[in-house]
Amino acid sequence: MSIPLQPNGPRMKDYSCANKCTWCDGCGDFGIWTAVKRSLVESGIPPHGVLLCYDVGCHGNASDKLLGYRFHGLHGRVLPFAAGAKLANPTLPIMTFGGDGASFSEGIGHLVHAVRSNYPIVFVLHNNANYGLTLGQASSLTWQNQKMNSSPNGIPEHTLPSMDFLFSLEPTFVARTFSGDIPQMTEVLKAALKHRGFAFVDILQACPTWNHFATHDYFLEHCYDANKEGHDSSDFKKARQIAVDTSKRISTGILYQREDLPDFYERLVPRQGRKTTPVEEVEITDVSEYMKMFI
Ligand SMILES: Cc1ncc(C[n+]2csc(CCOP(=O)(O)OP(=O)(O)O)c2C)c(N)n1
Repeated sequence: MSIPLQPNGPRMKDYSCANKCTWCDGCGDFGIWTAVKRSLVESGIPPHGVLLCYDVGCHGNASDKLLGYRFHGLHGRVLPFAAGAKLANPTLPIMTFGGDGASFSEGIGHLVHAVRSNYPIVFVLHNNANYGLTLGQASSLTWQNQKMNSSPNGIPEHTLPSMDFLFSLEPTFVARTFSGDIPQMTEVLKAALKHRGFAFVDILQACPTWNHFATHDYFLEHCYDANKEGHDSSDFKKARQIAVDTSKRISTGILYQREDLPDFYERLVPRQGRKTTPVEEVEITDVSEYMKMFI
């Protein structure tokens, strides 16, 4: 697919940096890292025009493998940081990235409140169904009975039904794609960047070192593009059904979207009608009187 370059717009090389990627051969992080850059370039967003917030994990090690304003936070805590940054500067597009361990185990509470708050940010789930960086322990999205490091007899708990759970939170954007399909990831991420509200993008990610059940070949065999099969992404009930039922095939593409609801910051009464951002207001506010309270 050709990239519709804008005459003076950003190019892929603008996002390049000298640091070498250190992921395992065949890791899905390579594809996601490429699609993220492509989606930004094709959206006309230069590196100085975006904030990229990374959680801790294998995927988080992308944070110094591309340019852009970047943040690399604590495990499971990327969303509160991003929400605060968006409040400070609502004009800045923000993409956040988290592993399934960070997002559906360690920091699941933050995901719940990000969805119900409808923060206008993109959230990319690097879903390799395990804790990759700490050598393949089970996460809540590991398949039940799978043998993993630290659970050699297979995990006893049932797998958290992540899509059903997510739909129960009344999201405004849900998409799914997989790390071997760079063109589809790019299109989905571009749509997510334009979305009014919280855009949840579940990327099923190959992890050849630790995940031997949901492999690249498995995704190739099972994934289909629901949008190409005529799925109506405004149909909540149908979207939830095809998102949850992965027994025979795995639906991908934009599964659900609505844009008639205001995002979190549009609902904040003190911000309504303001022409300036909090970042600009801090610059022009003399706080020296307040500071005297601490002297
Ligand atoms: C608060 C906290 N808990 C635990 C850890 C240890 N830790 C670092 S990375 C990681 C696993 C990451 O797994 P996941 O979030 O799924 O991302 P992946 O490595 O698979 O991309 C863990 C448990 C940590 N750094 N901080």
